[in-house]
Amino acid sequence: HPEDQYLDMLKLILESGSERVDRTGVGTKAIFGHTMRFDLSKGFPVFTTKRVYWKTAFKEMLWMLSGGSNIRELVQQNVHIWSDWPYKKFIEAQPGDSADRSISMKEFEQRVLDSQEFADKWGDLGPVYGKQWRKWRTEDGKEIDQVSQVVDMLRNNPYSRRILFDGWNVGELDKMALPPCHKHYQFFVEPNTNKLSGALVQRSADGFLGQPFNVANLAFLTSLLAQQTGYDVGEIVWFGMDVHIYMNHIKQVDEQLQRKPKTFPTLKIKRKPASLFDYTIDDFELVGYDPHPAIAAPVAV
Ligand code: DHF
Ligand code: TMP
Repeated sequence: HPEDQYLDMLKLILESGSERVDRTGVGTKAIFGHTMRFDLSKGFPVFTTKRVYWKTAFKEMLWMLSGGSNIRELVQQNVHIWSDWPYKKFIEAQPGDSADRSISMKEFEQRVLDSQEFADKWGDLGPVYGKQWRKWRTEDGKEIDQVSQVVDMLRNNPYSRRILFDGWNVGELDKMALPPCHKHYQFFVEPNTNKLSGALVQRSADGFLGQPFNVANLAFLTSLLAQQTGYDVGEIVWFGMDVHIYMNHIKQVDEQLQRKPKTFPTLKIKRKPASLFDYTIDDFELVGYDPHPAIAAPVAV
């Protein structure tokens, strides 16, 4: 089963990963340099050995494609996976004697929803993915839409070796809540089969929480681009650099490794919108997704 690639990676990290201290203080076991590939014509690679919240992942990808960098648009759609970082920043900025220093993340999110002004000030993650993908700022003040350039190249110059976009804007890293983890996306058209493949280089991968989202979203983005530009779906290739398991996820990983993968679902796209930027979450269905139960785990902030 293609999902064995994922289970084997988790096993490899547990068995041979070296334990190290990381930025968050939680600690990880990590390996360096790992790859997996999935043939999208044989099913959509959303892992089945735990429930992966694919709608949450897709909403995140559509948000990035829209150029978004504020958690407000995510929280409005009931997506909470990015709230920890602005919340932490807000709490740390409050004076020690302020009552705001002890508000909960729920309350913080509510303020982001209630007030555009509060959201502008505290809900923004800085110039992260969406900003760099759609509005990379050049020295002379122009903005480059890397994603639209990729669409253009797929239509007009499909054998180019430059069909890629990157979030790693070196000059702006210090303004980002987190520097991009999934940083380089590249695409490839195979002329005989007319198939589009997509690759992702991920500098840092949380093997239990983030990585399943990243693989699903790579497959999702490749499928959207294929539909928009008239190709069939080929493969996705995932490259992880520092691939790790947090020490407080080990029990969860052990549990997941007891399980047998089930058949991958298929992605159904119900319509073809006018552009890559006109999809909404209701356009998608994963037909036949019948995963094992979810396994909860704390995210390292
Ligand atoms: N930091 C860390 N330490 N790991 C990450 O994976 C990570 N991912 C980020 C931002 N910072 C990160 C963005 N992506 C979850 C999944 C993806 C994600 C962030 C968080 C997550 O917590 N998933 C849970 C719950 C999902 C939900 O509540 O909808 C899961 O069980 O998949
Ligand atoms: P880092 O910036 O110190 O590498 O921490 C980022 C953490 O978030 C790291 O554990 C990787 C993880 N991560 C993912 O795995 N996927 C993602 O999409 C994001 C945003 C983060």
